[in-house]
Amino acid sequence: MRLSRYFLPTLKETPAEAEVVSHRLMLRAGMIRQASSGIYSWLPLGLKVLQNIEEIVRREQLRSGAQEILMPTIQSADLWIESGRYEDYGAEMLRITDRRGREMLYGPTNEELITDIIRSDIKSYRDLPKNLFHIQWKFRDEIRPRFGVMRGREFLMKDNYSFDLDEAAARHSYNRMFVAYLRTFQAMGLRAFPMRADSGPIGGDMSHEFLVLAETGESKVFFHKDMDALAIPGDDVDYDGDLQPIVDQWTSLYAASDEQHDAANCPVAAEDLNSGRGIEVGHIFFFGTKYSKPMGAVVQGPGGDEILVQMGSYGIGVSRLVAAVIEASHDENGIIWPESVAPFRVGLMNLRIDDAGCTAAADDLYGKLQAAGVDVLYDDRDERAGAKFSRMDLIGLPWQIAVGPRGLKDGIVEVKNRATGERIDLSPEDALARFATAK
Ligand code: 5CA
Repeated sequence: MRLSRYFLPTLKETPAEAEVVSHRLMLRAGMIRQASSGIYSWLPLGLKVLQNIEEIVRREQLRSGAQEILMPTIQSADLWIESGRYEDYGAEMLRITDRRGREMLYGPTNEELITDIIRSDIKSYRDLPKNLFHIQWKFRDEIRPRFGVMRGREFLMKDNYSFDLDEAAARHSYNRMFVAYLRTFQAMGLRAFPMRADSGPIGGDMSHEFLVLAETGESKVFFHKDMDALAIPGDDVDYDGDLQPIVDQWTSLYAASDEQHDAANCPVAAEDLNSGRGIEVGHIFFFGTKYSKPMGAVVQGPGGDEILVQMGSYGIGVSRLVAAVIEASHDENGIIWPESVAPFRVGLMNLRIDDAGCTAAADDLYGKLQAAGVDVLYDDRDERAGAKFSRMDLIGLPWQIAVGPRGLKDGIVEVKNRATGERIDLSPEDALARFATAK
């Protein structure tokens, strides 16, 4: 993509309304613009990152055995009246009346709608287990939307729902998600810690939050220092096998957010306890028959008896993760994208547009990188080199290639690693080969 054609409205000034670094950088890097309080438009650079994160979430869900569906954003109030949550949800729910006077709502979550789907089409124990996910926009009329997409009113969530015949099977579904979540966040370059949590308005008796450490996190967290060293399950993890040992390894170590932590009764000695602030990027719940009971989601068991379906639900804040990655990975010059979520892998800069040789060399390298399938943003604008370098640092692409007349005289371009700041000189051919081959 040529920068001269790309819609990338970067800002030099720090927007006054942004309190946290991710919000400031997302505005400055031209990733998002506020549409109204807690509601954002995603511009090209931001959308690419959002889609990359979505794709990692999807890949790990599919790998764990979940199947993708898509439910609507607008739901009928009837189902929520049936489950008993229509009143409970209170002012956070955006209620809408259609032209026929029917009560509708913009979904803050989907337990009711999915239970309705399952109760209509799943009738026999043979049809279980099922685990269905979707990635869809939600709306919660948060009292205090803040920190940009971190706590929005409209936000993108991956939510899935498991349906099992009995509690043991439901626990296995829960464990699958527990493991899938560890892998999902790691694939984005994040270290997320699972903590026992309150289940809040979703309900249920077993729940874990996954928190990423960041100074600006909304909750204070405490965890055993050994958690840092625990291994994340690899690609060979067997989702049909016994996952309990993996889950036990994590849950046996103390970890709690401030809502749950009680310093006086903490089982961990002070010297073994780490603390910090955390951003909640995921939350998983097992709630048994909380929805299947009032909504009558039953299957016929092997003996012909009716059995209430055991359910769990599992959420990941997809749009929040864009901000969380930035909180975890930036410096004073801007964002530092991990390769797996970066909007482009390489930022190529032509430092002297008015120099015919330089422009020819940069154009040539751009064409060849593209032909080799490298996702590259090419700064071909007529601007001074300093401005180009700062913009590239701000938008945080993992690799920068600077093509300038001085280097070209010696047959070299400069390749910089955004994360380490390390610079190496390579011939244009070697630079091409480096990105065309190494993933
Ligand atoms: N139904 C359950 C799980 S599917 C549920 O809604 N869980 S939740 O309320 O914990 O939300 C899931 C995730 O969405 C949270 O962990 C958080 O990462 C994200 N999230 C929640 N509220 C917001 C918000 N206002 N802005 C951005 N992300 C949010």
